[in-house]
Order: sequence, then structure tokens, then C-alpha cells
Amino acid sequence: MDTDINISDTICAQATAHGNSAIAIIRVSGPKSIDAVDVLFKPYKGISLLKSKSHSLRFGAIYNGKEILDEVLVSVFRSPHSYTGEDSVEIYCHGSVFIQQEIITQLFSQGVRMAKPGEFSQKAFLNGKMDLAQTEAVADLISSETSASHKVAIQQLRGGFSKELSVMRQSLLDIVSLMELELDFSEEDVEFADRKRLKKLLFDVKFHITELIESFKLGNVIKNGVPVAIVGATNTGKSTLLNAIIGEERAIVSEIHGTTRDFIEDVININGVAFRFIDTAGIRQTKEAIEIIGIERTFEKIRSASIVILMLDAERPEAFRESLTQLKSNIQPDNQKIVVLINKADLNTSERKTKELLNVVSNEAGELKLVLYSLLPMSAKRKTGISELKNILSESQNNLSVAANTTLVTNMRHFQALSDTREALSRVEDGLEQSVPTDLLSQDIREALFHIGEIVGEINTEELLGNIFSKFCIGK
Ligand SMILES: Nc1nc2c(ncn2[C@@H]2O[C@H](COP(=O)(O)OP(=O)(O)OP(=O)(O)O)[C@@H](O)[C@H]2O)c(=O)[nH]1
Ligand SMILES: [Mg+2]
Repeated sequence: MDTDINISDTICAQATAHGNSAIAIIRVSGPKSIDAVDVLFKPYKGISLLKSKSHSLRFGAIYNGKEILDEVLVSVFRSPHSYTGEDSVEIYCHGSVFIQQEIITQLFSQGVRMAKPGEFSQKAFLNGKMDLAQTEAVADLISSETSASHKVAIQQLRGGFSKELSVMRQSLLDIVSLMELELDFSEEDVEFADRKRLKKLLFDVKFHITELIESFKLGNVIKNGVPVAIVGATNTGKSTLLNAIIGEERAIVSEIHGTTRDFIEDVININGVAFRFIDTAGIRQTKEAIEIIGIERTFEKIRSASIVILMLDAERPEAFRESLTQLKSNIQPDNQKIVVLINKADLNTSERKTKELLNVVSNEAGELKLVLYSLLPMSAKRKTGISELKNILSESQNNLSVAANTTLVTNMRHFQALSDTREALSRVEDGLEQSVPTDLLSQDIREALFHIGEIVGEINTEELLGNIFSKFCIGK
């Protein structure tokens, strides 16, 4: 994305979803915004926009040349008291696509240009209305679909995370200034900074950083959904199950073995928790190059899942036995929950086959740490057993609630910067133990400060900003 935005440009965009709606909002921001809208809009009563105070609302007509285009409400926000920090106007018009397009075209003729993705938020950041972590929280808040992801985003948006970082940043600045004072007096060989106290301060900061790093595991699950891999031999009904769970024909289903090649995923909300279901390529011996790549990916998905749904075909115990060795070497029963589903329960499976399948399962139960409650007969095709499965999944995550005001790291970029901070702090700790010269220690603390600064955007590059804001929608 072109991040070289000109802050003095006046920009506009539709802030509401595209398509027809009762009301739509068009947002304008920049030095010319009030003038530009004033040309198109005449209030029915009272003073013009030009004379309106900040945070006032006017009712009137918006014109398309001489003709009335719509009756609208217009709000005025004057710099610096707006989302972007600039003069801004919002037009609340009727939600016809035609009206919205006409208003935007009229704005263009007044020297206003179309906003780029995330440009309103980028202006807010550049004008010091929010730090970078807060603007990222805006995007998270818009996309939050569960109560937990909403809580985490709101906490970050309101500056909870930034405040914690700023407290740590201040501690590190105190340490580094004491150290650097020593350097100024190095001739005299004095120690201003009591080493024992320094160690304690460092320990506290590092401890807190570690807590934040560790919160990423939960934070990531909350933001992206609990990863649930659906795995098993080919043709057991994995894709049928995915479709049944999400209620849509997302994956191709066929009686041909090896139908699914690449993994397919979708997120759904079960009792307030987001689960990310991943349908994978069925496991079998094959010489087909593309299928082999697909099966490799299945193993990757098994390893990174929190829950593994092991799909068995009631009719084919031998297929389960064949895929067992490969499954076993990828499942980590200590960190994962395994749910075994015996699918195709609608078929009249012979007693011999059922017994055989149950035998294989119970023989493996110990090693795979299969919990018996999760051995569920179902028919993905007839959609029986789906709600039982959802209950099992939901119960397995009932500790996944987030208390208000907890800070959880949900963003990979923040996780990375915190890990870099911790690494630099570890070097300082080691250095203190080994009486490393003060100038080297202070250099490492400066590096830790640099990485904390990256999170809130005190340290930023065009590339970083481009990466962040290009993921926003236009109009935010
Ligand atoms: N009778 C019956 N047939 C089922 C059931 N679930 C799936 N099938 C059928 O089994 C066949 C394979 O289903 P898929 O969902 O494509 O199986 P898959 O495990 O994704 O297969 P691969 O992608 O090849 O690994 C299809 O013909 C489905 O209609 C079920 O519960 N009962
Ligand atoms: Mg499939």
C-alpha cells in the first residue's frame, strides 16, 4: 500500500456496509471537509455548517446541482476533537447505493478524494489521537464476533495494554538513565545505580513481559478461534462433517478417495466461543504428488490444533488401522483434546465390523489418551450427533472466559516485539551477573525500549504502517 499519505488531503468514504440499508454514513475528514460539504448542503433552519460548533448536528437537504438529492443529517467535528484529529463531517443519508455514490461524486468535485483502506485511523495515529496498538484494536473490535474477542479488543482500544507498556517503559528509562549517569562520571568510578535494586527492577519488568507473552496463546485462540482439525483416513466423511457443522456446502464431498487436497477452514461461534474447523486431506498411502503435499499439510494442522477430531468410518475399521501409525506420530495427547467420531452410524454396519473398530479404538485408547466420553457415533450425512459434538467442544473450552480489564496479547506483531524485548532484557540480566561494562548494558536496555516502542508506534516505518492499515476497510 502507498503509505505516503498526505495528511493535508481531505478524504471521504462510506463508513457503513455496502449495499442498500435504511441509513448510510459518509465520512469526510481533512482541512477542506466543512467547506466541501457546506457547498452541497443547506440546513432547513439555523446557521450554516461553516458557523456550526464542533459536535453539532444539522438537518437539511443535500443538493445535486440545483436538485435535492436527499434529506440528511450532517454532523460537524472540529479539529482536534474528532476521530482523526482533523476537521471532520459525517453525512447520514438514506442508504440507497445511488444516493451514496452521488454524494461521493459531488465531494470529489469539491477537491475531496477517496480514502485509502484504514486512512481515517492512520490519520488518527499520525495526529496523535491513538497509538498504534489502539488503532489495531479498532480493526479487532470491528471484526470481533464473540464476547471474549470483544472484551480483549475494547480493553486494548481504551489504552489498557498501552498503559501497561508505558509503565514498563518508564521503569526501563529510569534504569537506563541511572546507568548513563554513571558513564558520565566513569572517571570517578562511582555506582549510582544500586545493582541489587537494578536487578529487582529488571526482574519485575521481565516477569510482566513474560506474562504478556504467555497470554498470546489464549489471546490468539480468542481472536482466531480454537483450532479444531478434522482428520482421518480418506472417505470417512470429514468434508461432510465440516459442511454439516458450518451449515453450508463449503467443501467438496464425493465418494472418490482423496477428494480434499488442500485444507479448508471456517470459523463458527459455539456458545460464545469461536472455533476454527479445519477440514484436511484424508490420510492414505499414495504416490500422487499433490495428494502427498496435502497429507503433509494435514500433519501440520494436526500438530497445531488444540482439538483433533478423529473421524472413523464405521464400515472400514481397516482404514483406521492403516492410518494409525502416521496419526500417532503427529498427535500430542498431552496438549490436545482428541474427539473420536464413528461416522456413518446410519449404515447397517455388521456387528463384526463394529466390534473390530471398537477393538482398535480401545487398544489405542491408552496411548492416544482417548477420553471415552468423546467416542461419539454420528452420521455427518444425516446430520445426527452434530449438536452433541458441539456440546463436547464447547464444554472442553469452558475455561476460555476472559475477565474484564485483562490484557491479552492477540496480535502476532506485538507477540514478536515482546519476545524481542524479553531477549534484550535477558542479556542485561546476564550482563549484570557477569559485571559487564555499564555502556553495554545500557545498549541492551535501549534495545528493549526500542521493541516496546514498536508496539505503540513510537518507532515505526512506512512498511509497518502500510502492513497494518492496508488490512483495514475503507472508511475506517
Ligand atoms: N452413509 C453415510 N455416508 C456418508 C456419511 N458421511 C459422509 N458420507 C459419504 O462418504 C463419502 C465421502 O465423504 P467425504 O465427506 O467426501 O469424505 P472425506 O473424509 O472428506 O474424504 P477425503 O476428502 O477423500 O479424505 C461421500 O460419498 C459421502 O456422501 C454418513 O454419515 N453416512
Ligand atoms: Mg474431504
